[in-house]
Amino acid sequence: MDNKNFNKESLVNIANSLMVAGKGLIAMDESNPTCNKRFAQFGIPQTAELRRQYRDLIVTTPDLGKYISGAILYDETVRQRTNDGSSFIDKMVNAGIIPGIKADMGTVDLAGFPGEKITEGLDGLRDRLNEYAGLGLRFAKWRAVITIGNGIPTDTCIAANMQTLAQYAAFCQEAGMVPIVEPEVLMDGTHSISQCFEVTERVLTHLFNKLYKQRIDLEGILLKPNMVLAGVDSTEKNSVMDVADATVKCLLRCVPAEVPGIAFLSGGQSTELATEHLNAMHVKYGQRLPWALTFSFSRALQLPALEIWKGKDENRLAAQQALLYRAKCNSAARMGEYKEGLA
Ligand code: 5MM
Repeated sequence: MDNKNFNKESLVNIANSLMVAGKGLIAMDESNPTCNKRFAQFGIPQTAELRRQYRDLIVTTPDLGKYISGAILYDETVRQRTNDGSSFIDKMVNAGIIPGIKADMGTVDLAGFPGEKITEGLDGLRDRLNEYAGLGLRFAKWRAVITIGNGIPTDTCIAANMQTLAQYAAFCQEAGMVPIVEPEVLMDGTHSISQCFEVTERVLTHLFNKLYKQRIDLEGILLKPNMVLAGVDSTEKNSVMDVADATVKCLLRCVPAEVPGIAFLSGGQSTELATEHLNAMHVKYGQRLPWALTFSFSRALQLPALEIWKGKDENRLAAQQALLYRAKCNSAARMGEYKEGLA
């Protein structure tokens, strides 16, 4: 059904440019509490200035645009300037990286449902998106969090979060921005890979039903899901190919071919495993996937660089090299060409 008061062609172009062959996205949209938590891990002072310097380090990494099509920013960064006084948005556009923004306002406890979360941020979203679009941001991202545990996720939690994602997506398309829709089934817990499969399938089925009812144009969205994995505290051992098989099977069941692309979150996997899993999906299924399949990692791209940087200027170049290397590895994986120790 056509309800369109937006420029569909422009949305499709943005989505396809983000999913261009050989590239993926970098999520650098950690909210202040999350960014501070990552800084604390490496003894980096948790200030707005250090967060600015770190984001400057990322977007000025030479050649990053060879492997990265788009970057998801946090509101604080959009209002800061790079070391040379440019806006972050201009800097990225000049580097060939499409700028986007985290549009949600984080999660809170879902009232009446212990252990479950709901994402906030719909109030005032239309105005915020219009402002972001005016600043030159071309896409937005909203993360819903689903936890696997004793008796959870409940249908109520899934329904509430998927409804919210659909409403967010409608506001984005209205503002001319591509919605990246991120329903994250967390890795936390002792669950098996088959439990993760079952929950991810439930979540994605629900999501696409809500997107349909909300009249979202699926050609103008991107999906950012978790890979299908056993919980971090599970005793189960799965091979890289087990994860690739389960993830692709789940996505083929649930994600309409009309969706132009899927860009995974890394979810706390090691940098190496996240890359190997993406690579295996392309090696085994590359020819039969109906959508482009790439990465939209935060931790699996950034952590080695952050560990080297430690908030010190003298480590900046080495940190940029580490970031570029992970971007290059994931770019290779996105084409099924990754090998450990890639030069
Ligand atoms: C799941 O988090 C997203 C992907 O990151 P990973 O690859 O590290 O799993 C990420 O875009 C996330 O949404 C942002 O880091 C913002 O998170 P917070 O917790 O700050 O809202």
